[in-house]
Amino acid sequence: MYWDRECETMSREQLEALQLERLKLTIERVYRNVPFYRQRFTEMGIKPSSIRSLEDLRRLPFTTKQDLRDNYPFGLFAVPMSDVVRVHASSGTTGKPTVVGYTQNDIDTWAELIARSLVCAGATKFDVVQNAYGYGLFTGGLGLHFGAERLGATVVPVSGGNTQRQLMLMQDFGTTILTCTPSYALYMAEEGQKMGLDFKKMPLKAGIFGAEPWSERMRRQLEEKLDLMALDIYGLSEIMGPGVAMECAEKQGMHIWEDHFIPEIIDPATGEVLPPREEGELVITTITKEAFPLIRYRTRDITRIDPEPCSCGRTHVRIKRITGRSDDMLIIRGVNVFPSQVESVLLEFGETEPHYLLVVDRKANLDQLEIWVEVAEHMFSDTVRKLEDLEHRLRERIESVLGISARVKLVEPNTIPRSEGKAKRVVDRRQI
Ligand code: ADP
Ligand code: K
Ligand code: ZN
Repeated sequence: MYWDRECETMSREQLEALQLERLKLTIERVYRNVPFYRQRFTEMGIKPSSIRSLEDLRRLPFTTKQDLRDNYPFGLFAVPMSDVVRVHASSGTTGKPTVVGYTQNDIDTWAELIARSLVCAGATKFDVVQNAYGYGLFTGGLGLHFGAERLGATVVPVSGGNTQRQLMLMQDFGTTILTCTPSYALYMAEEGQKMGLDFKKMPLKAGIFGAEPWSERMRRQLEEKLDLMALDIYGLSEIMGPGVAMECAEKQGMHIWEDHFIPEIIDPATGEVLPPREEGELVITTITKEAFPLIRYRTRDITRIDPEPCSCGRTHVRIKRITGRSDDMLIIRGVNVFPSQVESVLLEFGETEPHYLLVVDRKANLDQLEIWVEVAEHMFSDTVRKLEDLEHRLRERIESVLGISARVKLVEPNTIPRSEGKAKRVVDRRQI
C-alpha cells in the first residue's frame, strides 16, 4: 500500500523536524557553493544561521525562472560538474531552455519518489508500465522510467507518438499502467475505439497522467473510455520533474512529498504567504537536492494546499489540481510554450508585422496550434509562392524553437484584433 511507509506516514511533528534539519543543510550548501544565493542573502543580511525555524523560510528571497535564465546554463549548480550525472531542460521564454542538473543521489531520490507515486496508483513489480511520456531533454520520460524500474515493474519505454504501435503493444504486452499526458491518453482511447479495441477486456488498471492541466470531467472520460483509475501527477523540471506530488486513490488532490520539498502558497501580486486552503501561486523549496537546489522557487502554477489528513494514511499535505498559471505560459501537448518565443522568431525574420496570435484548439483530443501573423499589404500583391515560402520558413523555425508542430497562417493587416493595454496573444479554445 505504501512504497516507503516510514516516510509517507510520519507524524507532522517528525516531518517538520526533518524539514527544518534539511532546510538548514540546504541553505548552508547554497550559501557556500552558489555565488548567486550568497550574494542575494548577503544583500538581505541573511546568514545560514539566521534560519532557526520553518517560519524563517519566509525571510528568504524568491527564485524565479528569470534567475535561471540569467545563470544559463549551469550557474546555479551547487556541485562541480564532475558530480553532475545528468542534465534535463525545458523550454524557456525565448529560445534558450532552462537547464537543470542531477547528482547520482538526486537521480536516486527521484526514482524513489516516482516509485512512491506509482504505488499510490496501486503499482507493484508485477505491473507492466507503458511509459508514453516523451524521452529526451524533457523530464517526463526518463523520470517515470527510472522510478518504474526502481519499483521493479516491467517498463515499456515507448515514449510519445506512434499511436497505432502504442495500442498494439498495449494489447500484446498486457499493459496494466499507462503513463502519459491526459490529452494523449484520451487520444489513444479514441484511436483504440476506432481500431475496434475493447479496453474493458484489457488488463489496464491505472493511468498516471500529468505534465499539463486537466479536469474532473476529463478524469471521468478517461476512466470510462480506458476502464482504469486515472490519477494526477505533478512536477516541473526546475524542482525535479514529475513526481513532486502525486494523487492517491482517494482522488482528493496530490500529496506533495514534503520530506523533499517545502510548499508555500503566495499571492502572486504581492508575494505575501497565504494561509492554508487559499488559492495562489505555488512556491517550492527543495531540501534534499544536491546539484540544483532551489530556494522558494516561484512555479507560476496556481493551486491551493489542503492540510487535512488523508484517509490513505499519508501525512504529506495535498495540493489541489493546478487551475492556471500566473504567467502567460501555455501547455500544448505537454510542452511548455510561451508567446514570446513566437515573437522572438518573428523579430529574427523581420519580414512580418509585429502582430500575431496563437490559436490553440483541441481536435480529436489532440492539441492544435495555429499561429496567425500579419504581413504588410504589399506582401499580398506578391506571388502566392512567395507567401507560401515565408509561411514554410516561419513554420520550420517556430517548430524548432517551440519543439512542437504548428500551422502558420499569414493574414492581412488589421485582421488580428488590437487591444488597449496588454496585447492579447492567445486564444485558447480547448475545453478540458
Ligand atoms: P514536465 O516535463 O513535467 O512537463 P516541465 O518543467 O516541462 O515539466 O513543465 C512543468 C509545468 O507543467 C508545471 O509548472 C505545470 O505548469 C505543468 N504541469 C505539470 N504537471 C501538471 C499537472 N498534473 N497538472 C497541471 N499542470 C501540470
Ligand atoms: K509541461
Ligand atoms: Zn492520500
